[in-house]
Amino acid sequence: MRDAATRYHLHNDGEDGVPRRRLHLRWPVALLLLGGVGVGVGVRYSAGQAAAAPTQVGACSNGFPPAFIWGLGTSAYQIEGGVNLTGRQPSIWDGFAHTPGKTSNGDTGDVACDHARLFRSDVELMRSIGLRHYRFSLSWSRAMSWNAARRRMVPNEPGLRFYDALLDALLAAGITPYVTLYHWDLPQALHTELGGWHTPYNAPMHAEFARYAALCFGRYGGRVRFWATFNEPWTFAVEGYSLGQKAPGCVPTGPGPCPDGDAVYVVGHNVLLAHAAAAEVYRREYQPSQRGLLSMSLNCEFSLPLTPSREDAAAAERANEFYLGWWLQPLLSGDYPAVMRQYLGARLPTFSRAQSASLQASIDVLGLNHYSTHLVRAARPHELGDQWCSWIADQRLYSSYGAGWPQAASAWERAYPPGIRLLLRWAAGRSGARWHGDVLVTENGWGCNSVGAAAAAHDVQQQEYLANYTEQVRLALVEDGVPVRGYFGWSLLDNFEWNDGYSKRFGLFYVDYETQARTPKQAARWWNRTRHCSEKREAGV
Ligand code: GBH
Repeated sequence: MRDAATRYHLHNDGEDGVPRRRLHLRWPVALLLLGGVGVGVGVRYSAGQAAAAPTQVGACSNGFPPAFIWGLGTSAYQIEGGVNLTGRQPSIWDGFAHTPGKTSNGDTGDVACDHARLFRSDVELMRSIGLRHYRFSLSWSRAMSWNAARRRMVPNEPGLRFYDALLDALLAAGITPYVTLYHWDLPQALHTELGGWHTPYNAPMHAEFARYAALCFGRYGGRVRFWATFNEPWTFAVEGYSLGQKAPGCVPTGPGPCPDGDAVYVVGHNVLLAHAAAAEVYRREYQPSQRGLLSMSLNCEFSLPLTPSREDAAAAERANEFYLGWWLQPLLSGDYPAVMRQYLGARLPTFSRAQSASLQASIDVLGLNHYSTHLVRAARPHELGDQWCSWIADQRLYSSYGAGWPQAASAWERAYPPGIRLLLRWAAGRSGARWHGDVLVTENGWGCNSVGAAAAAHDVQQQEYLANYTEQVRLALVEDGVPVRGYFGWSLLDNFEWNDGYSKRFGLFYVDYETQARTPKQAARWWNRTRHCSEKREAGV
């Protein structure tokens, strides 16, 4: 299995006719405002030039251009705790985590990293490793409250003030905020009272999301110039509404609001339309004066064919379309990938002409989250293929990992560093009406099992994963000409790893949940030592 992937990789790596893109540094002024990334932006270079003489692009000693954005990420429910502070109301994750048997060890995000209280010292922590870019999410159920009489969400001033304070602390520390509006924590009332993401064509939900987005753009847009609407719609659609592992925990065969295997596609459709509605508001009312960028963070475990056969190559391409194209293609062309329509027929919802148009213009930059790679083979005519949820069953293929790929704490995470380069190429090889390939890696990281702080401080595996993966990102940039603008490691802190509770640790800082002490791991020291730009000195210069 490993050989097949290596072959594929080598095949695509050579001078084999794979089209190389010109790397245009043509981001709007907004990017210059993203905190100190102006240096070197005047340089234009092509992939060819860069490949021939990478140091001519003004490389830092880590091999990246000075303008490259290095950041770390977190999300609200995973770190904030303070579930009853600032008038916060429950989200579907409160309900899910408090349901016995849903998370490992019965863990919940009630306290998490207590960041709602400790955010000022966490900003100091960021400073301690020289962090300049920080990605985090807002909790919708902290920023707004359900008003039962009006049957809608209304602003929650104390919650909004919390994010005011956080943003002010970040900016005072010279750290640029990258804000995600929705990292899976749907207000419970919107799920229960308004039909949530699972009700077909739920226009009231699209409108609620657009109002929430507008509230945030209006209040914070002077301080935030990078917005993502959703984080990983794939994960909450598939794992939340078909697999049942994540909130709201729907499984098609169980009780609840997911009567059949089509719920994932209904959820996806609503999420895309909610994103488009928010984008319209941003374009019309905020972007002209705020000059920020709009994005969505999509995750993809990239699929490579298990064998060189035509069927397996087609299966890998199909898997990538179902994983990433499901979201990316509508954002580019206003419609789902043809292969999804082919396999799903009328089970896949359709967009009106106006909806297509609003989707096509809805991102300026793509966020990509990536952790692992899959090897796939086509199911033969008499075979069913993987069946672990409807989304995978629909694809008629079998998915596996390369033998010998190092295994992280989570069963789904195996390291195959070239996968990120191939994914970046696959994604940036497409472009649409408005988006032309600019990418930020918004998540990548290595989860460890729970060990003591002392052992974590010397964990080399995490550092190796980050070093190997960032090197592949560098190759995508300088060798392949993919316009990848930045890389956000996951995560700043160990945190509430969803259904895995606190048992998996992705942080660069170890968190002792008894004392809330944070200890830098080996990877934090590596980050501080290597991810800042010190100019590369040529011999004799
Ligand atoms: C991201 O989720 C989240 O954004 C973040 O909150 C989380 O803490 C972090 O990553 C680490 O998990 O296609 O069968 O191999 C990633 C969640 C879980 C999504 C594993 C993809 C792979 C399923 N991922 N899943 S499969």
